[in-house]
Amino acid sequence: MRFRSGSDIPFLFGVLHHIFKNGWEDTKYINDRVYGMDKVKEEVMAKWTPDKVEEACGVNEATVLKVATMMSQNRPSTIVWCMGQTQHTTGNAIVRASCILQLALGNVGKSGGGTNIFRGHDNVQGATDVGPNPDSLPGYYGLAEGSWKHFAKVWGVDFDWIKAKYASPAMMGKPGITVSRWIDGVLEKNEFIDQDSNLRGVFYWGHAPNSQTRGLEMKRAMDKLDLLVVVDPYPSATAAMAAMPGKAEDQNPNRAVYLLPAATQFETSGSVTASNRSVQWREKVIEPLWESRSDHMIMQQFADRLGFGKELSKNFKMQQVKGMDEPAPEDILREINKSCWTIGYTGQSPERLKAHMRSMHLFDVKTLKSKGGKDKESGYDTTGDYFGLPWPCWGTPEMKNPGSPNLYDTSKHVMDGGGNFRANFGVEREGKTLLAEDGSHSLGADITTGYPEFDHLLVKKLGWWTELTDAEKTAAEGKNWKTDSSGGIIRVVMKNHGCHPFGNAKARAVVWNFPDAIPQHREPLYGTRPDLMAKYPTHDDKKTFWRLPTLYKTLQDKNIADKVHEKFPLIMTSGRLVEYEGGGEETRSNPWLAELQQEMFIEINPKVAAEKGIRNGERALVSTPTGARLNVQALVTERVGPDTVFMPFHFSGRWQGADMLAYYPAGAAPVVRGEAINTGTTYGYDSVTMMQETKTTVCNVERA
Ligand SMILES: Nc1nc2c(c(=O)[nH]1)N[C@H]1C(S)=C(S)[C@@H](COP(=O)(O)OP(=O)(O)OC[C@H]3O[C@@H](n4cnc5c(=O)[nH]c(N)nc54)[C@H](O)[C@@H]3O)O[C@H]1N2
Ligand SMILES: Nc1nc2c(c(=O)[nH]1)N[C@H]1C(S)=C(S)[C@@H](COP(=O)(O)OP(=O)(O)OC[C@H]3O[C@@H](n4cnc5c(=O)[nH]c(N)nc54)[C@H](O)[C@@H]3O)O[C@H]1N2
Ligand SMILES: [Mo]
Repeated sequence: MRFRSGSDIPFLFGVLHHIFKNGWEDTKYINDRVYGMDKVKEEVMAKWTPDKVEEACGVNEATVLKVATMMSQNRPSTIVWCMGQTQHTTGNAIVRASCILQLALGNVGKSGGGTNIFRGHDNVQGATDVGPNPDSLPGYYGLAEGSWKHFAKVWGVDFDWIKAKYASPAMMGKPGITVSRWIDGVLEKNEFIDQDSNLRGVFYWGHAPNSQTRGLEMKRAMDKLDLLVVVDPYPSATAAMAAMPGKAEDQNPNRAVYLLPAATQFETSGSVTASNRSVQWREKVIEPLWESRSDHMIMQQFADRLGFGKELSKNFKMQQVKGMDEPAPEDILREINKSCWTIGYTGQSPERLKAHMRSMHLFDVKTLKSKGGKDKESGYDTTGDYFGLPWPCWGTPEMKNPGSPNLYDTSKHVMDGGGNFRANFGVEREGKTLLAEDGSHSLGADITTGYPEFDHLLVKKLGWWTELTDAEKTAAEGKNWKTDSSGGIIRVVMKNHGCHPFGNAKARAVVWNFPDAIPQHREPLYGTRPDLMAKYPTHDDKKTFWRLPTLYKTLQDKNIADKVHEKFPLIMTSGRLVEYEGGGEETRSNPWLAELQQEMFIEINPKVAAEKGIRNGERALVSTPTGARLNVQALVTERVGPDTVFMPFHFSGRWQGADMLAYYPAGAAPVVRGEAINTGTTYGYDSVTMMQETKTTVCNVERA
């Protein structure tokens, strides 16, 4: 279905409208396992009638009905999405609309169903799980004092010692600035930022500058810094951008720039987590080349010099690499195993994972389940396990939970990968229960009603406390299942009683703590349809959001008033090519891949190309509201509709028409260089996640 970028909610709710109208929803599933669907139904029936749907997303009634019919007649079906749904100011609401559609059809928690969001990078799932987000500790533990204390204990350091590292206690509990907004942390007036000082130093640690929006402003922010560090196997476009002369008034004369050569994934070992949450053990292929060092060795060496090296690696043995200390990746995983109870990262010991890797042949590729049998080298019995012990793999490794191939699947026992929805948000809301209805529970559970999260009190109340060992009792006293460092509560609840330590509740179709409790369609900040912006306006501005003022309404209103759509009448979207990865410096440095994609280009519909007098293969000049003027090759194609153009985001190395070759360290420039689309992408951030609005903005195209 081709629809206008950013209009997923009208489309998805258009589909849902037909499902409700025809009674195709799964009423039992909704009754037992979903909170708030009645409210969603009211809204969808009243608001998203076929005429409104077609007006907002451009898809006619017959087509929407066809989708609704297909999905209803073929259950379970899945929805797969990645960045098309998320890179919008409304991304959080769009992905929830997809989840709501799947819940209405009863498709969540079933093999073949679900909402499948593919992760982008090697181990990006694993990285997310151990806490790079500025609002959480590893394992999605929040920034509350209790979480800090839990980790202080695991790390073997005093809570007060960590606290003393912060300039103020407030900084410790407050979500930080997101990577998408670092430039505002530098450029914004200090009085408007919710922290004591502006950002002065930035580390680019495996991250490309051209993957982020507002490139022209980024160059200014880079010039103003005191410290800029690049930790990467490639010097990347960051090095060239830093060396390229900027505006004199932005240049900090004392700025220091360091390029630190990181080793690649082939030059180190460790655990990596895939989109399906399976964890794998990766072996080192070669020793780190030249002066490069592994990321965790570089981290350890920074900590040593900053004076907390010992505290960082209390739980780690050191191994020798190139004559230097490197924390052993096995011990890093063991520390994760000892701390991340919340999402079940506790059962995947290095020993179990290595046995799985060696004995891959024992697992069924479709179900992931072991066909039975022992790993020859270690004698480890894989029987019952799912490959890579997909998280949650609850409890200690000794408990031998097999991992969870599908989340929330009530058709299986909790010790065979089964589950139900979590009771994360209390037990009741506005007089209605949030817990699952009676009879809805994972296979074989002793408790057949909904139930809350487990803590020491609930275990005692149920008379199960006696089943803990003495050592477990000592550790679990006063604790809940997430902070009980023995895993005793989890063991007794799961193994002895078939229940889930996180409770048994309903999924929420109404999310009261989000900006829109029921997903609302809102037009992008930069759009070509002022008529729809008037009907579906964006959010109000936020004064402090991840420490920064964040514009919505004032910017959209200004764009309407300034008639931005007249100067920039085309929707500009962006995304990926098979040949290149991310910011692309690594892959554009590869001569074989470079051969396959030699030019940065723009996809233009033949109708628009004819109007503009642009022929296939000719140069086009793309201008956008940021002031960018990108000289790129035209690809005239039906792949885009007449209202939209598409550009890949993998290019850099040309800046507003000029080659940046001279600014790369000698010999380190990528083979293919081209204009970065993100010089031209505009301001706009998701109202929950702060994801940049890269899937939809506006531009104009002329013949160059
Ligand atoms: N070869 C290669 N593979 C990669 C990557 C790479 O760089 N190179 N990157 C990896 C990464 S990090 C990620 S996150 C994934 C991303 O994977 P995808 O999200 O699949 O990739 P994109 O090309 O960004 O965008 C996907 C689609 O979104 C559509 N789209 C645009 N606007 C909208 C909208 O409003 N709604 C909907 N529903 N669709 C819209 C576009 O037309 C495009 O077809 O790919 C991963 N795989
Ligand atoms: N316009 C537009 N912009 C986008 C997107 C879009 O669709 N459109 N997609 C967005 C998305 S989904 C993503 S994920 C980002 C991706 O953008 P980035 O996060 O910037 O990801 P990459 O460019 O893939 O990788 C960054 C760097 O990691 C380096 N690297 C590789 N291996 C290692 C290692 O082992 N250690 C270290 N230290 N470095 C290593 C690479 O050399 C590369 O320079 O871009 C985003 N930007
Ligand atoms: Mo991504």
